[in-house]
Order: sequence, then C-alpha cells, then structure tokens
Amino acid sequence: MSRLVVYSNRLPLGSSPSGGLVVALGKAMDRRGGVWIGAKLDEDETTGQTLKSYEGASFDRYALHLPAEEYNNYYLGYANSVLWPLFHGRADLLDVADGQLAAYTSVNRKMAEASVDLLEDDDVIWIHDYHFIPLAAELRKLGVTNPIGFFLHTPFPSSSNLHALSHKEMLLDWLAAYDLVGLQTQRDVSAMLEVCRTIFGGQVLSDGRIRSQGQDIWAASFPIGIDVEKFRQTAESQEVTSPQIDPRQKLLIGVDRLDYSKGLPHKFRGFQRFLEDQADDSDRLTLLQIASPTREDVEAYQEIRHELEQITGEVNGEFAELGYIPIQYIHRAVPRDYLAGLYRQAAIGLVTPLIDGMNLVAKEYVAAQDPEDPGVLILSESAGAAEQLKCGALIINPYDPTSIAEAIRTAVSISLEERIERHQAMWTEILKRNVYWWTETFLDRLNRNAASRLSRDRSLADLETALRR
Ligand code: ADQ
Repeated sequence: MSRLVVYSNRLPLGSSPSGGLVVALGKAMDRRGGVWIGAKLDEDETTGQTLKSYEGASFDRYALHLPAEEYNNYYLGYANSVLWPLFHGRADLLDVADGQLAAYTSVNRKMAEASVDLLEDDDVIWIHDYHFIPLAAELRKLGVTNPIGFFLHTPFPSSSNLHALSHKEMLLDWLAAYDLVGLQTQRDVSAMLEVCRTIFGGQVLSDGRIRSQGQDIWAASFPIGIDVEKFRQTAESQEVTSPQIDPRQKLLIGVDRLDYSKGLPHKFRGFQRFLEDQADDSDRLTLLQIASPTREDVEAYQEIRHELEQITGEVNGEFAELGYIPIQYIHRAVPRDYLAGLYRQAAIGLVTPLIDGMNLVAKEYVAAQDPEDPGVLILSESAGAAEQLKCGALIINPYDPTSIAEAIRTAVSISLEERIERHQAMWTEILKRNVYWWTETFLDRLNRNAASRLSRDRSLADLETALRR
C-alpha cells in the first residue's frame, strides 16, 4: 500500500479536538499511518519558515511555522474572513484587506517548497480544505507527478456567492491541478457544475470530467463519516461516568463550534418559541448547548458570542424557576468521551446549522444512542448530513423558529416504536458509510484517476515522439 501524505491547516496536536476535519482525519490516520503536514503560528518567531517535526503520534507530523503577520493574513484573513464566509453563503461578512490574498498564495507556495523533499515517488497526496486549494498547483510546478486529491469539508459556494470573490478565475487553475476533487454531498457537486458552467464556461464530458477553458476537473461526492462502532462503545461505557442529568428533565443536546454558520441564535430562538407555546410543563425540557470557542480573533465570532450570551440570559430570565434552568450554555471544549455519554442521555439531538458541509455531530448523536430506547434527531435541511439522515431525522428549516419549536413538540411525543424505526434507518446509513469507507473510496477513486491521467500523458508523449520522427 502506498504511503499517505495529508495536508491540512490544523494538525492534531492537542488532546481533545473540537473541529470536524481533525476528528475524522485523525481516525483515518490512526488506522492507516503516513505523514500529516499542517501550518502553525510561529509563536516565538525563532524557527523561520521551516517544517518542524512533532513526535508522539502513530503517524509522522510536521508543521510549517509561519511568522505572525503572514499567518494572520493567510489564516485569519483570506481563509477565515474571505473564503469561509463566502463558502457559507455569507458574502455580507467578507472582510477583505490588502495583503490577504498575497499571504494565502505565498503560504501555499512555501508549504510546497518546504515539504517537497519529504515526498517519495509512490506517495499518495491528499490535501484538505479551503486553506490549501492552490497547493497542488504549487506542487505540480515543482515537478510532483504523484496522485494528488483534494477534499473540501465546507459546502461548495454557489455562483452567486462566488461572484463576490476577486480573482475567482484562479480557482479553476487551482482545482484543475488535482486528480480528484472530493465534495461532501450531491448538492455541492451540483453547485460546482453550476459554477464551472456559468463562471468558467465549462461542460461535463461523457466520463464525468468537467472541462472549462481547456482544463479538466474531476469532482464527486464522498460524504464524510465517523467511527460508528467505536463511538457507540464509548457512549455505552460513559453513560454512567459522564455527568448525570436530572432524570425528571428531558435533555436536548447541541454541540457546535461557536460559528455563525451553525445557527446557534436561531436554535435558541426556536427553543424559546417552544417554551412560550408549551401549554403545560409536564415535560420539563433543558437545552444543554456545548459551544467550543473558535477563531476568536475574527470580529464576526466575537459578535456571535455576545449575541448568544444575551439570548441565553433573556430565555433563562423568563423561564427559569428554582431547580430548573432552561438553557445550560457551556462555552468550552469537552472531552470526547464525556460528549459521547451526554449524547446518549439526551432525548433529543438538536442540530440546526444555517449551512454546513456535513455535520459530524448529527452522526455522533445517532451512533451514541441506545438502539432499544433511542433519542430523536432534529436536523437542519441545510446540513450536508440531511442528504443521508432524512430517512430518520425530523428535518427543519433552521431560519424558522416555529419549524424548530414544532419539531421539538413532535420529538417528545413520538412513540418508542417509531423512535426505534427512525434510529435503525439512520444507524444503517452511517454504519455503511463510516470514516473508513470515506477514506478508502476517496483514495481508490483518486488512484484510478491518477492512473488514467498518467496513461493519457504517456500516450500524448508517444504521439509527439512519433510525429517528430
Ligand atoms: P466543523 O465545522 O468543525 O467541521 P462538525 O462536523 O460538526 O463541524 O464537527 C465538529 C466536531 O468537533 C465533532 O466531532 C464534535 O463532536 C466536536 N466538537 C464540537 N464542539 C465540541 C466541544 N465543545 N467539545 C468537544 N468536541 C466538540 C467541518 C465542516 C463540517 C464537516 C466537518 C468534517 O464545517 O461541515 O462535517 O468539517 O468534514
């Protein structure tokens, strides 16, 4: 088996990851081994732009250390104040400043230059997420002919959003350098086709490639998954050790990074609407929202935090009583074992992003349930996970508090028989497409595409030689 070399901005260096990419890819790398290369702020600015190795994992880890100004322009700037909002349909939150794009492209070039000597001839290279879209093009410039795949963890932007991006034509050159572009859902594949057609004047070839301005992009959907069995086992064993919830109260659980794409204020408003409309309080419901801090140096993230604290105060002020606090809001990361036990105790999983590439929390909630007495998943129609989990989840419109309130009402009244049926349908789906399925199907397709590129290149070279004779 070829060695796998993955690139992503973030590396698994801490003890409890609270980002979907690191959680999922960490599982795949633990099982398969290989090399993982990331980027990092060089806090003491002593190392200079070099790759530093980090021992202590079952795979090799390296980070490109970057000076503060360059890192901030690339990471907080272009990646998280331009690409992230744009890819999540929030062109209104774009915060464009001089130097961001230059830092983004130069960090990608430096990453290629710093890591190229680590690469071996039969390595398979897998680049992750919007921070490193140009990386394959940079590696190709340095003569790398290995299979190179890309996976976008966020949604693919619609053409109307992409219009807000300056220099958007570069995206075509960047994507065309890959042998395979993996997207989360069919929705994203359709968005990419539409962008290629309307912005780049492209068309779909009979073998599925998208040809735009003489360049080809191979794209397909590979819904990311979790280690379902492992998560279920952890949830089972943690049920008694994670903090116990008052059995007289039904628990709704939400677990999200504190990001504006996750729809947290809308979720709280939906719960508030439920409380307002509740005729009697025979069912006492508590919303436990665990929201891990993220990108706190970006202004839009400071605003969402304040908004959430304000709504929590408002709802609790109106509905709290002695011994009953309707919203428990925890602004920190929680160990994953605890999380699994909490999911299992919760009667309802409340997953309501305004838009999300996939959303692993929805799958974790399903995996953690007791199959003989499972909870109900309420899921946003705009989460990528809805394509797979609509078979059993209650699907809501995340912008509409009434839709969320009605789903909570329905969820508390569903019979045990129906809960089991819904859970079974979702369980079968997430088990079939777990995180290992995701890795293997992507890499298999990547290797096939690369083989066909190499054979096309060889035929072309043979033809040129024959013509020259
Ligand atoms: P994220 O936006 O980070 O991921 P998500 O898929 O929900 O979103 O993954 C979050 C992960 O972090 C989950 O495993 C969750 O358990 C964990 N987590 C969240 N809050 C936590 C907390 N407070 N404490 C501990 N753990 C916490 C991006 C995309 C998603 C896509 C993933 C994977 O935005 O759409 O599903 O990548 O591709």
